[in-house]
Amino acid sequence: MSGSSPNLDRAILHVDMDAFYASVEQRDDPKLRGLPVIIGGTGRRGVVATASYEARKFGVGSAMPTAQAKQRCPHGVYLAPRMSRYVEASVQIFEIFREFTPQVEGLSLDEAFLDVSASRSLLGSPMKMADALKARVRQRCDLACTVGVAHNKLLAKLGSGLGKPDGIRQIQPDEAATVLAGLPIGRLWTVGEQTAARLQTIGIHRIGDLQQARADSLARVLGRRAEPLRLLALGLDERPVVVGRADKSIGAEETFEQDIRQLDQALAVLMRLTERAAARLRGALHQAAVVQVKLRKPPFITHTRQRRMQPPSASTDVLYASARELLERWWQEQSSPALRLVGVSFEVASEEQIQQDLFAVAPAKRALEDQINAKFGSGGVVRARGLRAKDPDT
Ligand code: TTP
Ligand code: MG
Repeated sequence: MSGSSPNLDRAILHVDMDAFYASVEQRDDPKLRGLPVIIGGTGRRGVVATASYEARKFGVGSAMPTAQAKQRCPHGVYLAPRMSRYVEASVQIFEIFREFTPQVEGLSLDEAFLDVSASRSLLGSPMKMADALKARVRQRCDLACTVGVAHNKLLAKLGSGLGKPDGIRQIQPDEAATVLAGLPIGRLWTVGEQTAARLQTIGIHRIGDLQQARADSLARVLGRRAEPLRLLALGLDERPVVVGRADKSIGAEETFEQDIRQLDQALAVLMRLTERAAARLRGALHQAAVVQVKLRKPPFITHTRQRRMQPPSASTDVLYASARELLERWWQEQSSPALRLVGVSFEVASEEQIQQDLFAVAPAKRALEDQINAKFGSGGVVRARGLRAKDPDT
């Protein structure tokens, strides 16, 4: 194997809440406990966001049309999502995560990686921390989560998947390859449908097949991705935990009972969705770096259009102006425009993007910077980047 030897010394936790939206509803309304609860669009064309574990027994799961879920589980309790409640719970659990380490990388409202390597001397073994974390989430939020424990992100995430629900699952370095071997190839990080299909043409169906594959046949179907993927298949993953990447994207969408054929009507929906998503963005103290609209026309053709925000923004008006332009342009391109779904989502800006754009683009802020520099002498305000470049220690 090329490159440096893997670092087995890290301690990474992957925490993922169990049936998140459904569990919050069951917690808030004790009558729902023990029942099959399905959260999602309740209209004729609605889609399931998640289902309680009681409902999963009937074969109901995320992204399934609600109509199909109702066939499989007619006695289930069907509820529309209450995003603000889930955002509140999310803020609480992330506070708990940060009690174990500042190295927290949020992946979504209910999921994060924690690098607890440096916390061991103070808080004990990673298993002990996983135990304590689960107990705090239970005590303070009355919710269950599952924790994967390993020396890298790939295996920690695999562990939480295997430990669900309400469990802790550690994967040791020497069992990693064996645990991975039996899983379907699509379960490997970065392997999407296309890659899986390509691998299947050379007889690779399980991760174990990939571990054993000949380098030349692998390179033929995957090119330069072959070697990195083979290392992942063996459980080797050196990606660091990147702090503060919570909620990479926040969005809202709606599927219509009847296709929308009026631009005004589409824009009214877009406004409502933008308001909802922007409120969540602000609630999480984020700004949007990219606005994306998702437009699905009948029967089921999905287009996306996006635009970068410079500077990033969390203002409903500003974000709506961009989303509206994207939708209008799409509308004009269609010969007979019709929509069965409209969605809007925001890619969350990193601190760095916010800093850069503050100085690089916004003319008002730029003018302010000039005024300050005029008052305090130049250098009163310098760009974060410039500061870093000048400082030899960082
Ligand atoms: P997940 O963590 O994928 O699912 P979950 O927490 O409901 O269940 P578990 O982790 O125990 O398997 O997603 C977290 C929440 O994100 C989920 O409760 C609802 C929302 N979600 C959607 O809205 N649509 C989706 O397609 C998925 C997968 C999740
Ligand atoms: Mg979850």
